[in-house]
Amino acid sequence: MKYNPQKIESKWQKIWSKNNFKIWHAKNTGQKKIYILDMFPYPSGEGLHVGHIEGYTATDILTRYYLMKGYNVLHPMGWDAFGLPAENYAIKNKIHPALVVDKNVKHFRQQLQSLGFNYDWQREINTTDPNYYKWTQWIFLKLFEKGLAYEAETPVNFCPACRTVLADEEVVEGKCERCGTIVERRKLRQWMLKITAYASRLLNDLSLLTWPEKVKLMQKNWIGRSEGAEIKFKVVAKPEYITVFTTRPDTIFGATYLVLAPEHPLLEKIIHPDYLLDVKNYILAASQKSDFERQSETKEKTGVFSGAYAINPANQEKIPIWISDYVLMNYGTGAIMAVPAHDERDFDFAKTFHLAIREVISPNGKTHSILDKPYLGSGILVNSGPFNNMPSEEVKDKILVYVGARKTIQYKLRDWIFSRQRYWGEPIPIIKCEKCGNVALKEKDLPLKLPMVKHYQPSGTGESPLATIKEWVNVKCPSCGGPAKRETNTMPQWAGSSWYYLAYLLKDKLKVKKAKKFWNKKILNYWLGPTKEKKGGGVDIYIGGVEHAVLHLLYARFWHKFLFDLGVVNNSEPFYRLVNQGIILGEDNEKMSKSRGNVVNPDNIIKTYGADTLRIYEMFMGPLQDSKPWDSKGIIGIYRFLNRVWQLAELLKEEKVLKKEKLMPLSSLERRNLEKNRHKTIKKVTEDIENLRFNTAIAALMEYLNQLNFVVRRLNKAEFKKHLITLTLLLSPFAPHLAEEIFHTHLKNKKTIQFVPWPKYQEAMLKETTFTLVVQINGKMRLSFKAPINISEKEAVKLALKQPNIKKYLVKGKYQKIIFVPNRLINFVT
Ligand code: ANZ
Ligand code: ZN
Repeated sequence: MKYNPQKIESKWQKIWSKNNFKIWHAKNTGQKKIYILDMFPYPSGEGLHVGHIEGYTATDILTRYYLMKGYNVLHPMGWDAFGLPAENYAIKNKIHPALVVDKNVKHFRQQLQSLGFNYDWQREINTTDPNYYKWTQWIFLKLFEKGLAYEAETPVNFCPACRTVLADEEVVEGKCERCGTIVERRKLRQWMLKITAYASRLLNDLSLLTWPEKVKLMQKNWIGRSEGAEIKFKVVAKPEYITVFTTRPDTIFGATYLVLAPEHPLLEKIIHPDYLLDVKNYILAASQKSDFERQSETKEKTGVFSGAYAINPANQEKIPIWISDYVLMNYGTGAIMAVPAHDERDFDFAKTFHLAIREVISPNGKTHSILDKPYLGSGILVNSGPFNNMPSEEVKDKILVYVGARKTIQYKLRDWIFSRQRYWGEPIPIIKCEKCGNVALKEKDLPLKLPMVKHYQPSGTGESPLATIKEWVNVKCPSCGGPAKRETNTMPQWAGSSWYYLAYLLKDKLKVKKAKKFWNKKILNYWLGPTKEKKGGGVDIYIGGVEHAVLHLLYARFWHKFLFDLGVVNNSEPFYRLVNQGIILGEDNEKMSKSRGNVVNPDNIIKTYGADTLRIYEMFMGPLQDSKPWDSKGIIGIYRFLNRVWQLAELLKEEKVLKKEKLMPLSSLERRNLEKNRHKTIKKVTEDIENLRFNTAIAALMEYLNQLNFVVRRLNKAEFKKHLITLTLLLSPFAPHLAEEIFHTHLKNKKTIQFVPWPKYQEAMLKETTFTLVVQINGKMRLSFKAPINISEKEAVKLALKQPNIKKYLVKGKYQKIIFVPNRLINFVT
């Protein structure tokens, strides 16, 4: 019989699907547990991508492996279904986004099942389900109650194409992360989440995580902790002081001017009337630029003089106060002391506006009359009054005392802009009352459902489409009963995904009314609780793309810590171990995209070669973490490999043929060798799976198959079966359908292979059994052959004399003396 993956795969998928895939339902108790999590997909119209399948196959292999190791494994799946694409599709095709999502989810689910992925479908969740987003809204209300959700009118990033506000994390190099349009600055009323309150914990707890260093570094830089000081400069002839933030107090004697951000609140109090018009024009121009534009290193520096002066507290010098947009209002104090001799941007600015440049740090203690570029390093102080000749690293604290300043810590991290002016998101459960202000919805009134609307089109004025539904918007104030309006902004796409890994654990509780009944601490602690090695606890292994490094992965950590503070969860970190899968490129080595026409459709491959081939192919392409190009020829290679496994199993039916041929049975040495290889393969595959080196595990299985094929017709039935069972068990996490079929049909087992204990190996069996014995005649190497290890001198001589070629060198086998080096060589002296 031929290998027929289509038949085998649909047969086993049907068997596994019984009782809603009961075979894979995880219990919430048990000795050994492991929580294996995938980044849940956004169910787009295009269906599953080969990139999804890469990560999902990896977690499926792990799940199957740990099930065979006797673990209680949780491997859930769900849908991250709010967000712009569904909404844009709905606008274009005039279909409600909920219907679009429904259709796409069905397609995705069917595709995942056609790959044999072993999800616990009983726990499936969907972020757009009102029973789900009720709790997303509840978390928001808790943040509001604790003062961590607040409204502010701030300059925000606005994407004119998506017609919505974006979070800082969604702006990449000044462009919308989603559509690539250049982001505009607008001043709009927004809901903000105070993620900055968690800055130090988000930074410090990175040390509890087993994550790729690259991702940790990205988070570290994004949080951007800076140790420095705040120094006050007195404004000349005014009562005001300007406070600057600096990381380099050692350079203060070189501060030849101050710079304020154009939005600095003190400006109006200090500007000299003669300069007012220039300053006003400058402020207007600056308000239209994004932070990215303002900080760009290559752009020529712009600025205006305020007409005012301040006193440098270190040397009592009168220095001018300038205004420039390279100083940002939302970092530090919005004001800097400029040290052009030692800072790049200050240097450019001083050159442009002909401001004084004074060297105060010298690499060798000598002074230079002209600087053609700023010196950024540390060194010896010069031109610095009482601090001259001191090393810059040592004077920082002394100077702070001298000028009466205090040390502070700054973070680059900004609060999370949380509202979106779009339809397809969780409504923010707030009512706006003229008398009472922002009033929270009562818990019993959750979920606040998204109303049906006719038009999903965003208005572009900064209001969400919900604002047009009068019946929904106009309500009574829950607090005073007076007329009030609902908040019409919705939550960003990142809200639902900030806690979904908890929702899987609580799936059957999503419908209850009261939060207290919803959170089940025992279950949460069972799956996520801290342990000795995992001090922050969390999901045991989380696999997904790298693109979420400072978005989802930071937001989820923030919410988790908040829920920890609320006492909902017992552990401080959501994801203990993170693995980023590499990007799968098209055959042309370019990123897969519709416009390039290099997108691979997984359905076609499954139809032609089967799911097992696709799964193994994607794991064999290279290390999981590497990006790698698609190769159609590689698919065929894998298909042939699985065919050979099948043909090997088929031989088991040919017993009579085996006997008839009467081939020589294996020698004891050959048998010992084959058995050693069996143990070696078990060890290799076991260790490789645990370390996520799936490609080399597959290579080891291919090698073992080749060895078996070589000798199979000389094996007796019991031996053959033993090896075939090992091969099938080891292959089963990778090619589960084929393995089940062989286990069932050829090896005649009634039960599923999925819970058969994982094969064990013995260290003692791994030792080499043979070595290459070198034969010398009078010290010259003449030939060599394989001999059993630890062979005695007597036996070695016997075997050597039996070698066919020996006659050429030893006449009639005569010699005078023998030199024998155990496990290396034998030398005949004639
Ligand atoms: C004087 C100085 C001298 C500085 C020198 C640097 C080098 P990080 O490390 O990023 O925290 N700065 C402070 N607030 C700023 C703002 N709102 N916008 C733009 N720049 C600002 O950088 C801190 C340094 O960035 C501060 O130290 C300040 O310039 C500048 F040789 O003060 B420094
Ligand atoms: Zn009210």
